[in-house]
Amino acid sequence: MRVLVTGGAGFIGANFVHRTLATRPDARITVLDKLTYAANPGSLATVRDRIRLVEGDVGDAAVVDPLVADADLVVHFAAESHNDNSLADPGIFVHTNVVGTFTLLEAIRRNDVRYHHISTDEVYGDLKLDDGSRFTESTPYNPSSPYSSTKASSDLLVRAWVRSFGIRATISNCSNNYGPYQHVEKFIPRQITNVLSGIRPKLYGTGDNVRDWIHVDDHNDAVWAIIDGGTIGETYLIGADGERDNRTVIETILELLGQPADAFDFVTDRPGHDLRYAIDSTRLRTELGWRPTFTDFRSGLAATVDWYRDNRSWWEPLKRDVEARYAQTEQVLD
Ligand code: NAD
Ligand code: TDX
Repeated sequence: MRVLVTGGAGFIGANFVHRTLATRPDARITVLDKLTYAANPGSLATVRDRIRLVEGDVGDAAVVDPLVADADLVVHFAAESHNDNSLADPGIFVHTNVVGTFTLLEAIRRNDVRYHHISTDEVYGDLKLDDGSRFTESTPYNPSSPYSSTKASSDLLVRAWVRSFGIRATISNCSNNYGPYQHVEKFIPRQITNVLSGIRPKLYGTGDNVRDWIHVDDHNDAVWAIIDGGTIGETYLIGADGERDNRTVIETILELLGQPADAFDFVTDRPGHDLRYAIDSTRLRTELGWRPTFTDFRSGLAATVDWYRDNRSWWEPLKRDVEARYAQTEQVLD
């Protein structure tokens, strides 16, 4: 099977490439990636001779069309993915997430190729902190940030291309991922690498905000379950019952790294900060039989801490610039 993976040099896409090569001996993988600041070709170094890597923009039809024509399956991870960046500079999010997906969909339509669209639970907006409700496939779209609104837009394009043009597509909306190869701008790797660099972790606002954590391998296994057994035109929510508030996550990281539980700073809150995300993945579990493997968040987090401790050369060159960027807007609160 010829698989085109967009965004395969980013966090989840690179893990998808590794997982696919390990579990699907018949897969021939081409990665299309613009190699933005978020990509790290080092994430693919160990499999570089087993894949084709094309540097290009998913919004460039001249690049996209021949690659799609040469594929049996397209899995679309490429995106601008960081909420904080989308508040500072939304334009590139519209280009990559909306125009990029449109460009890909047109190539899918012309070439009649199976398509799987990777999206996020953030399209549903946020939930109250303490009412126990969770997102399902029928929750109305209500995105909060430029990032999540461009992801919601891309999902709606896919639904319209299924209905109007009959493309063979499925969509998944997943909760917050953690694991190896995640950029140090994101919450968990930022705090781990802060501690490893002698910097105090930084908690936005009160730290009460809740995210529903899933290990990236569980996400990617669910993606394959949907590609193999999902119904064309349908959406599946992916989540592993991993709700934790941000403060608890930071305290666990500090404990795993042998630091006092209060060795972190409260900093300025993110504007429009979503309170809580939580996924009801009943459909995926009952219809497709998927189950998460990483059911103990603490041990998954411990393995992730070990990965960052053992792979300093992967993240150290990025760290200074990321922290300098955060320092421009972030203030430590008393
Ligand atoms: P990432 O930022 O780590 O990687 C994104 C990749 O896309 C990078 O390699 C980048 O170079 C590439 N890219 C960016 N613009 C491009 C363009 N115009 N053309 C081609 N390539 C381009 O992101 P991630 O965390 O791996 O997220 C991957 C996908 O999963 C995204 O669609 C994101 O919305 C979705 N998602 C992420 C999470 C999460 O917790 N990280 C959760 C749910 C869904
Ligand atoms: O330094 C920090 N301190 C902090 O308290 C950072 C970077 C984040 N936070 C908070 C904000 C969020 O409540 O931690 C939580 C997680 O933040 P991010 O890692 O930026 O993730 P989030 O905004 O929840 O979005 C992520 O999950 C859904 C991904 O970045 C998206 O791509 C995905 O769609």
